[in-house]
Amino acid sequence: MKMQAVLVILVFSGLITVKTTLAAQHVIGGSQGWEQSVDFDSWSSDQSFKVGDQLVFKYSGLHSVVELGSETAYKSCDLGTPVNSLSSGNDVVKLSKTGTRYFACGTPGHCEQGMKVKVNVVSSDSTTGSSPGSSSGSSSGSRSSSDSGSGHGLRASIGYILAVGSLVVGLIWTL
Ligand SMILES: [Cu+2]
Repeated sequence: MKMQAVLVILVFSGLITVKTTLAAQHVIGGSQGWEQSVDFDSWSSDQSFKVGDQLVFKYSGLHSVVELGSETAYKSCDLGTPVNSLSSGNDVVKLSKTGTRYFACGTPGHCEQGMKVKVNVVSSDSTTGSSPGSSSGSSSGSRSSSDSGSGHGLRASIGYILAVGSLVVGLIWTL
């Protein structure tokens, strides 16, 4: 009886690990990164951005990242009053609250050529997300072809291994 209690605790601690590590890293533009050739509207429509997630901008020295404060500035590529500017080439942006965030390239002309992305951050409790419809077949296909979200998958599987490991240890003890 005592061992079964231990087993239950171990399994639950494994499950809690899975639950608390669901934050994902979104590599902007997927494997191509932050480059002019990417269609960022279609890239972002496949993503679900939640509070606690991170954006990663990967790019060469030709580009930079400017965060814009409004939809108006985003639409008109007005880079005059940026909220934030980044230029390391491997920039991580944490999505700490809900709302829409706007990013553009700071290199003259690039934003006008479409090098900008809008991110709609929803509550991490939300299970519905922002994607309309439920074409699970096609969305799972595009998900596996991009390498975004692989960090989430890895961390989730570590949690899974912990849960299964706890189960195995518990079973051995009860034998
Ligand atoms: Cu650029």
